[in-house]
Amino acid sequence: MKNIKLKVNGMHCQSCEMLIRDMLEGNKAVVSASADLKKKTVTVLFNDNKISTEELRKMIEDIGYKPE
Ligand SMILES: [Cu+2]
Repeated sequence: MKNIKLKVNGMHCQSCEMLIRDMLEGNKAVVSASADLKKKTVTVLFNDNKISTEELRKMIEDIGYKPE
């Protein structure tokens, strides 16, 4: 299990937070996810045997946000 906090640019409102959270939590390797618009962070607890940090970043990018 691994817990990461990514800096993510491009979130504008609460829907953005929910979109990112729901998208990540829709992946079976993700235990929990949360996004914070004000801090520009996305926190993810995930099974690192099944998915990598790089893949998570890519998933966030694929829906239009910009992980640093
Ligand atoms: Cu938004």
